[in-house]
Amino acid sequence: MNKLTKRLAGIALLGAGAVISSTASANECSLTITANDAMQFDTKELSVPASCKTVELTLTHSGTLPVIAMGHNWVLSKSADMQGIATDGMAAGADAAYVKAGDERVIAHTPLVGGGESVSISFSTEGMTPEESYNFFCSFPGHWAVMQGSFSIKG
Ligand SMILES: [Cu+2]
Repeated sequence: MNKLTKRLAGIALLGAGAVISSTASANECSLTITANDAMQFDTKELSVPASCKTVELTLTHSGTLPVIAMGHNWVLSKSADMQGIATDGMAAGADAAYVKAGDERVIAHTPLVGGGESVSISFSTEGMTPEESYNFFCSFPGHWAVMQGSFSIKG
């Protein structure tokens, strides 16, 4: 390989890098969050770039308490819908995993997990915008008031 060919190869590589970074990497669209026996999430803020068409979220319960006593889920909605979803979820009961069946205000939600368990979901960001204010929360009775945080689409 002569000097010029080497240089051209280097430029070609740089070009490929630029293409890759212009679309969201799978990593940027993957989120992890941990909940514990003290009724806490480990973060109050989650966001993904607007280029993520699909988001993968993994919820881990790092505690040891059983799901019936200290179950957690991760529910995503517009901020304005959070309280209503939590109230209706509590009424729906444990059999419904504290999310009312067919609740169209819910953008995405995980099943309930107990201590030592982990669950992953993926959901579409279709219809979500950087301008809208979203919240994530746990809809287990009594948890949403403290187990919540903001979720944003970064434009
Ligand atoms: Cu909870």
